[in-house]
Amino acid sequence: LHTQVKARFYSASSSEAGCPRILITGGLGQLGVSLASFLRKRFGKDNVILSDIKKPPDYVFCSGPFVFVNVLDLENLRRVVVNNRVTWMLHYSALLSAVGEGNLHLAKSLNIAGLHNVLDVAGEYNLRLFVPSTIGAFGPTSPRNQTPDLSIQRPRTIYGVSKVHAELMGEYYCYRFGLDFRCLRYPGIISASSQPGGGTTDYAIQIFYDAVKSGKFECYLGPSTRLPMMYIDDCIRATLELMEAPAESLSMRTYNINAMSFTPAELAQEISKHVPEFRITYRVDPVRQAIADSWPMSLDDSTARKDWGWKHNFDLPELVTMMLNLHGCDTR
Ligand code: AKB
Repeated sequence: LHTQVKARFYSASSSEAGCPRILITGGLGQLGVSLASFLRKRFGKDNVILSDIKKPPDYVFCSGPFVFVNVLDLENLRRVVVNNRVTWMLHYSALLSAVGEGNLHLAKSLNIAGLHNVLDVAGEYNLRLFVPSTIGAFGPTSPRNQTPDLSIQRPRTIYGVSKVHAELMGEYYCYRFGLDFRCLRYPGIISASSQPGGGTTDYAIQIFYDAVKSGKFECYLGPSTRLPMMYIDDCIRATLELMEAPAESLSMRTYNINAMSFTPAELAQEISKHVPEFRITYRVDPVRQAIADSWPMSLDDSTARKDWGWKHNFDLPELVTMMLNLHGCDTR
């Protein structure tokens, strides 16, 4: 059976030599539209296909190819991959940490059964597959400072459990069948172009909307809750750099990436330098606080830096200046 399956995986055709044809699943979440726009600049508009089960807003529809993909429908996924000559798949369909705890059934189905379909299709058609993982793949028994790539992973959310499963399944398909699986553990990603999507780190996005709109923000995490965070431009560049890295340079398939770590109080203080009247108050949500308290405060990403040259550009001051500018706040 092993040999048969392996032969089937290797015999599939690939147009890897030319420009990749890229499919992004879950493309209307927090990252997909910005990721597509970045990849389109690199590979051409028509080579990057966004997909989702939601109806896109007009500006997304007009900016490049968009198709309906439900990752729970294996035949639909196969059809889209074949009809569009897809060679890379970036799989972003998932329920995030906080919303996953509120909808266990959907989280299990989308984050686990959906991933199985994606792995099977990626294997059948010899795709290069990227699946984002997260700081949420660690748990309360993992080291919380400078968490290494290889460490105890006992997360306490369905989101975290499903991401550990994705890391292990992707690596299993890679080592057993030769699937070109690549994975990054993202910190909390901060962006201005889309609304937060049900995560625990969402406060660090919402705070900018509220600071500019009303000069105040009520935070659902306590003032000293330290978490690893990253500006979206760094996250997207890291993803492309990993996808383009020669396979020989990859000593592993799931890498930590790190940029900055801060608490709500530190973020508020940095915002106050630009918006002096800004005030933060705290009303702790026990569910999200427990999740945050079980996550690392920083990741050790030295292997990514060594293997494929990862380097972040944005620290806290640059992040805050950029976010306030994008929200129309003149910070000069
Ligand atoms: C979440 O908070 O659930 C996500 C993540 C850190 O993976 N932003």
